[in-house]
Amino acid sequence: GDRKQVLFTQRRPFPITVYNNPFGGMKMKRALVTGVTGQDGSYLAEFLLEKGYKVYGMRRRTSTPNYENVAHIKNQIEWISGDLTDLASLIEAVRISDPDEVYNLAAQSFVAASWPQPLATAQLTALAVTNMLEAVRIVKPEARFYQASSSEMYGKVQETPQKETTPFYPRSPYGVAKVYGHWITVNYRESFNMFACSGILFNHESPRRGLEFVTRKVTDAVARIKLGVQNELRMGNLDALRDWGFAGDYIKAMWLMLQQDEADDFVISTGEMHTVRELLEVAFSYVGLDYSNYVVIDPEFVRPAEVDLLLGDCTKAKEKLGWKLEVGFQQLIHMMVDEDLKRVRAETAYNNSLIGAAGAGV
Ligand code: NDP
Ligand code: GDR
Repeated sequence: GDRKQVLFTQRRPFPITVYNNPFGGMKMKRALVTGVTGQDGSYLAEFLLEKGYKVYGMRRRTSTPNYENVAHIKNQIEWISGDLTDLASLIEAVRISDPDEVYNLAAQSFVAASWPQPLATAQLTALAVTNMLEAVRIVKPEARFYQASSSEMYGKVQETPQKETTPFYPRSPYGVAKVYGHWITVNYRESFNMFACSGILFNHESPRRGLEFVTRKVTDAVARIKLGVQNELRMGNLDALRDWGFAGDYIKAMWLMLQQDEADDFVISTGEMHTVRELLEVAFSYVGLDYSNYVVIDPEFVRPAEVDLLLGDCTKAKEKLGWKLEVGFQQLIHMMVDEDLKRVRAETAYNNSLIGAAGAGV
């Protein structure tokens, strides 16, 4: 089973570099992805596998493993057990995977959770970046490194639209932690001449987005309300403006950054912004409902300090990386509602079958 696989992988004395390679004699590229069970990690792993990479996915041990996002590619990933806070495990992860490219996506990624857990956020979202960089510097300094930086670093924005040179003013413990992660990445590039890139990505979403994040919270609620298993939706600040794109487009930019001649930092965004209220309108009206009949404002979801507006200017990425956007805002939200309808429908059918079975005395 899975456990055997992990032990086997970890006990292998030397990394094996020759595989059953679809490109014949060429050496297969190897990537280490942290946070592979998350939204971005799962799309990135898929993309790298399609490109013929050997993908090493690092996951932390949990009492109940969560493979939901990677179920379809679980057997194609080489699993390595490791925790961001444990440098020894990261060194081991780099040693086992012997990577050409390292994508550091793992973090405490939910902004709202960073106020009640500021220190855990600092450990996982700030200091852990140094742990990863150290592991790479010690074991394989020539590996190319991607750091998942964030538009949350702009916080109380100093310039609109925001670009690579816009000053940071984070507004949450999460944002503060990401600023550290960004600068330590730049510093390792400048100090040790490592190929380390920081991608400043604006919000990106998908049907694999965690259920607490606003887009998925809304599309999941729309599906439940439409199917009669929920009757209201409690929300925070509806006036916040965000630049929302599709995760499947954004992970391609991560890869492109590591294929360049020189390491650099890039903003990735759509260049379009919408309010949370518009998000509600688009999602509810898609299934023929009026959001104002269901949405209740609840102070629990209002943040101690808010980022009012984010709008990215990704001209540099378009020009230097040739990156382009494929999925627009409406299409993205419709895709998410469609997927949630499918999932909630299947869940309700299953629950009803249990109730039916119980009623029939089975
Ligand atoms: P997710 O929250 O979906 O994924 C986070 C991943 O990190 C999960 O796989 C999680 O594992 C893993 N992780 C958390 N703590 C640890 C730990 N101690 N050790 C090892 N792994 C750990 O985030 P996204 O995919 O949305 O984002 C990826 C990265 O990009 C994050 O760093 C995020 O902050 C950043 N980012 C995201 C943006 C977005 O809009 N999505 C925008 C800009 C930056 P587990 O499953 O066990 O929890
Ligand atoms: P964000 O994403 O904080 O931008 O961070 P989130 O979807 O949580 O919030 C976006 C905006 O919506 C407002 N909002 C609510 N948010 C949530 N989660 N729940 C609500 O009920 C609600 N009501 C209103 C928020 O106040 C906020 O203004 C995401 C994460 O993926 C980070 O990891 C990443 O770095 C940034 O995007 C870019």
